[in-house]
Amino acid sequence: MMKKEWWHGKTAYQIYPKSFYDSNHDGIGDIRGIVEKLDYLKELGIDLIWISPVYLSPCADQGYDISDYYQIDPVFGTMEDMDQLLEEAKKRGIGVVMDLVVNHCSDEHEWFKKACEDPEGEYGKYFYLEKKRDGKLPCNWRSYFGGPVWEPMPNSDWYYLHVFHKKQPDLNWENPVVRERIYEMINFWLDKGLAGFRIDAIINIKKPQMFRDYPADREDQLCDMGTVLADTTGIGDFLREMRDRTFRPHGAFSVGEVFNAKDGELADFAGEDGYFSSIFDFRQTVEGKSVDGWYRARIPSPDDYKRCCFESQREMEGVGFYSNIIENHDEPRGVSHYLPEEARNEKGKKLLAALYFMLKGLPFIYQGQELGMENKIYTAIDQVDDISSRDEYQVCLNAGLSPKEAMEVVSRYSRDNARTPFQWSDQRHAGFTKGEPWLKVNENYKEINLEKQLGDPDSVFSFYQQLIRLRKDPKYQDTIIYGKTVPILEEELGIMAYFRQGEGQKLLVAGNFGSERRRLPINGINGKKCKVLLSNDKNAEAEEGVLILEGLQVVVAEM
Ligand code: TEU
Ligand code: CA
Repeated sequence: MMKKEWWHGKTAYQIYPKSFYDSNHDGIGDIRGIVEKLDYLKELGIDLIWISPVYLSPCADQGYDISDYYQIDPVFGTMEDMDQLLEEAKKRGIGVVMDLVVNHCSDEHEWFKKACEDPEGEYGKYFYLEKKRDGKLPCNWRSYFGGPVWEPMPNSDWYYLHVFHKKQPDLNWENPVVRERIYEMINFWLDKGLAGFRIDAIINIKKPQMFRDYPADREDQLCDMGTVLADTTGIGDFLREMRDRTFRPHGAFSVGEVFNAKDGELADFAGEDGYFSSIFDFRQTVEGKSVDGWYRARIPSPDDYKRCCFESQREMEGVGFYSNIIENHDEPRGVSHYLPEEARNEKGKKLLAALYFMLKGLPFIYQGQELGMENKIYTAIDQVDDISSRDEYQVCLNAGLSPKEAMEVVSRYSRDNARTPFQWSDQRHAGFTKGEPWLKVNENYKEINLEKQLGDPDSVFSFYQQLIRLRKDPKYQDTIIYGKTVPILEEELGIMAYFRQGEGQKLLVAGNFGSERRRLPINGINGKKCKVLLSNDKNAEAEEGVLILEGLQVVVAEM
């Protein structure tokens, strides 16, 4: 039996503070805005909120470039606001999870400034500093946001390493002093009463022993960081130490943003004695992506989606708990990405919702997902703020795409799709701010907004509410949390179906991505014996041994 943990049954919600709610109408969402909306989150049924970074930051990468870990950025509020958020959340039984960005800091962090003053001094050792060799950069790694990972330090012949933006210098985890300072900082926040952390880009903290070249995979003669990380070992020593020094003594929840974990390492990362409580399942997210860039990516079909979910469920069974998502602040909106065009309506959105939400693991809802918020349409690059999109636009042009074709690609994958302001109402700027929003709202806010959905029992919002209620229902809770996922009808195209096998209880989750009515043979099913707990269609029919699903229908039933 798996040891029970306090966070196993939770439902989590990701807040992107900048775009959630603007309480003082300067156009930027803020911490007070979150406090004002806690009752809303409570009504939805949320137990844990993860807030993307609100620390002091020059905002080259939307707060993922931190210049002081101990300060709140004034655009988001003050430390008092943060304390108030913790207090108000606690009153409502909601835990707060902050973002932990420790692969890198900002080039405006005092550590980096001191390193620039004296690269060979104490603070130089906080970063990875190298000199050119025979006029060549130390190695040919490509940063995630384009270009080489090496950037010259001002007025010197030293170069520093940044696997993300040049304003995000990587911290040198090999230096024990750096690790100490990081743990100290983590404990400072945990002592304030945080429920835990989401750990950003963590797989990057361990570099291969040598800064050496790998085969180039694009015309820029650079190589993808994925290749570099595949050649790296020993990250466990750092992660175990961090866990033991911080999360574990606090009983905190931790969820790692872990891409590129190696085969066989799953238990190390997310097992009962793993480095983290949980890690995100990104299998569907990366499905179809290409090292060549977004323009070469293949859009996953519903059957790809199903295959990915089931592979992850199988792999994690008996090991631990994935954190399940259909989107986040780095990804397109799930309903725009995974649903075929003809399914991008309320019924289809509920279908996708139930299918991912009922999987084993911790469901995370990204802000606006519960309304069925969609991708925005971008037609010119100056409408896009995201640095990753700007780089990918250039990659498209270099590959010979026309600006129009490049924009079609960027529009589909841009991180800004998820970063447009939350659609509260059909008022100006969707009720997000009375000022000018930092990023334009999606034009569809008159149709898709919370106000419209709140009192409507058939809305996407109400459906999410019902899913959360079901997850908390004492009668089904154990099966939903701990029951094994047993995929069925895997060869049926356009159908995704599975059992959740609990102790003396079995739930069926079955959905139809197509528009045609389907008859599905399911052992043990029968109109009388099976009890429908949730569906996105008024009728849910079954005959002896056959489940009938209308187009886009999803059913959760007790067998
Ligand atoms: O993302 C890490 C990550 O691996 C990204 O490269 C991701 O694949 C990319 O954003 C897709 O375009 C984390 C954060 O979630 C992201 O917002 C930050 O930009 C990044 O780390 C750097 O801190
Ligand atoms: Ca504000």
